[in-house]
Amino acid sequence: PSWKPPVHTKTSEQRVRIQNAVSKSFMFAALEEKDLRTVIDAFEEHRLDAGQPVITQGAEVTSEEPGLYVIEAGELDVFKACQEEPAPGKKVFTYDQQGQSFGELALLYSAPRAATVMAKTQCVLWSIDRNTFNHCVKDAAKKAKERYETFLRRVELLKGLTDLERSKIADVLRSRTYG
Ligand code: 1OR
Repeated sequence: PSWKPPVHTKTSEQRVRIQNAVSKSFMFAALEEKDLRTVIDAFEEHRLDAGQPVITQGAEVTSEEPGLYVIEAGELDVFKACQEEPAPGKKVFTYDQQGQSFGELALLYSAPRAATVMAKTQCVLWSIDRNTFNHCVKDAAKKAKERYETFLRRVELLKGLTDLERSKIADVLRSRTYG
């Protein structure tokens, strides 16, 4: 009740660009009008050069710094460090579509960042903080995860998985659209 959503003043041109980017996002598509307006006010714009880090594996997320990111333009690589390959580690994924989002895992589970995300090209990103995510987006994100789990349950090859294993796969499942 005491939470006041942050407002980052925007030009109408910026609003149009955010609307456009989030309309392509599964996580924001299901938001109610009211929450969507709050979220759009709360978004902050980030412009990055190729090679700049966005998220560092192991970092803790405070409530006010950027928590969840949505891509407006550009490509980003995801790296995961392990024993054999220290930071930033092995490249495990590339984001290359407008409307893709990342950084939700640390927010959903109050955990340190699970991977490092770095700009591969020049990027335009939008971010919201953890509080805004928790108040407005978290439920939609959880529903999206449930849809993924339901889908995974129907995949013949994965029939033998436990619920926990399926949950872990749903967390890192990324959708990709082909022409
Ligand atoms: P986060 O808050 O942990 C890093 O910050 C983000 O990278 C993470 O949320 C996800 O949104 C994103 N494993 C972990 N995180 C990933 C992965 C990933 N891919 C994207 N992120 N993968 C598993 C590697 C063993 C790759 C799955 C395709």
